[in-house]
Amino acid sequence: MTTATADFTKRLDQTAEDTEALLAKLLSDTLLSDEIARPKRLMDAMRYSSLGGGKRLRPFLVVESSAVFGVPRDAALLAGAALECIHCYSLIHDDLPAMDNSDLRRGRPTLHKKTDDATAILAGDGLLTLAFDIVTRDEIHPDPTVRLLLTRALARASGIGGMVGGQILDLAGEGRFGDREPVDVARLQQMKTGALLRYGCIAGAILGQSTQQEYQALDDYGRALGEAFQIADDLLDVEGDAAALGKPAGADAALGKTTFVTQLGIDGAKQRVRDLLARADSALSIFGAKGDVLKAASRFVADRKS
Ligand code: GRG
Repeated sequence: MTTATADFTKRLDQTAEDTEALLAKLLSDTLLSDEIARPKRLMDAMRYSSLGGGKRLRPFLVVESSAVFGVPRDAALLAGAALECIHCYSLIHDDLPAMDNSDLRRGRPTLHKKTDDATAILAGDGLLTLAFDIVTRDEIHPDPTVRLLLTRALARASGIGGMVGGQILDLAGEGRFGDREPVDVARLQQMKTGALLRYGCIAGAILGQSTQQEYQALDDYGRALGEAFQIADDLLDVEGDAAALGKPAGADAALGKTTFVTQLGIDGAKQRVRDLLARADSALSIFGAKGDVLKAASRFVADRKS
């Protein structure tokens, strides 16, 4: 293992540990002002799907893009926890019978299998709304305009023109609403999975009140990383190991889905990943050595086995 990889792994593990502790606190039974009660069934379900699993890649991107600008780590961790809440909600809803109908997630029964559909829908809703509670908190940044920009960017990444929009395009492409609709794989990916990953990267620029050039650099990096993440996912679906994935492989093929792999072939998809890594490195060049951890992050995303 190279020094850069070892340093990256240590930092990813540390952020995962800190995020876990923070989420456990945010999802505790302690009432916040204006809350009337935290119902046990709801809290247990939200904790089941948010704690004890996941790579915490999105919080890591927030923490490391923030570190480039010297943003206090605690503030970045809070913004990262908000993003992770959105990610966990999306996985719960994606697993539901009306969406992907999955039985396994992160090596455990999916939430609706463990409980029931209604509880899973509400736990997802609870995580989505909690994310917006967290990201507006005073501890994130003293300037309310910065908090507003961060919140609006999160809404756009998660919503119509981002993840939710991407999800409906994906379902339409599977033929869920009649004939299969033609799929623009790159655009679908940019919305469905790319938007949250890109948000993790621009969050640091927003919190760090960066220049426009620095923002653009993290934006370019985030887009390249997001696409590399999705291609790696498509490749794992073809070549991956169910035990490492924590879910069955081959789901895309079973649904006859158009993916980067069906469009480019396995070798073409791997070449595209290499091109994206070069683009990610080049985008980070303006940060010098401060961009090294993010460079390692894009390699991790491209080479991941789960
Ligand atoms: C239901 C509104 C709604 C959206 C769902 C992102 C998404 C949209 C669904 C996820 C479907 C899926 C499994 C896509 C593959 C890529 C992906 C997001 C994998 C899971 O992310 P990781 O690898 O997971 O970061 P961990 O478990 O490490 O957090």
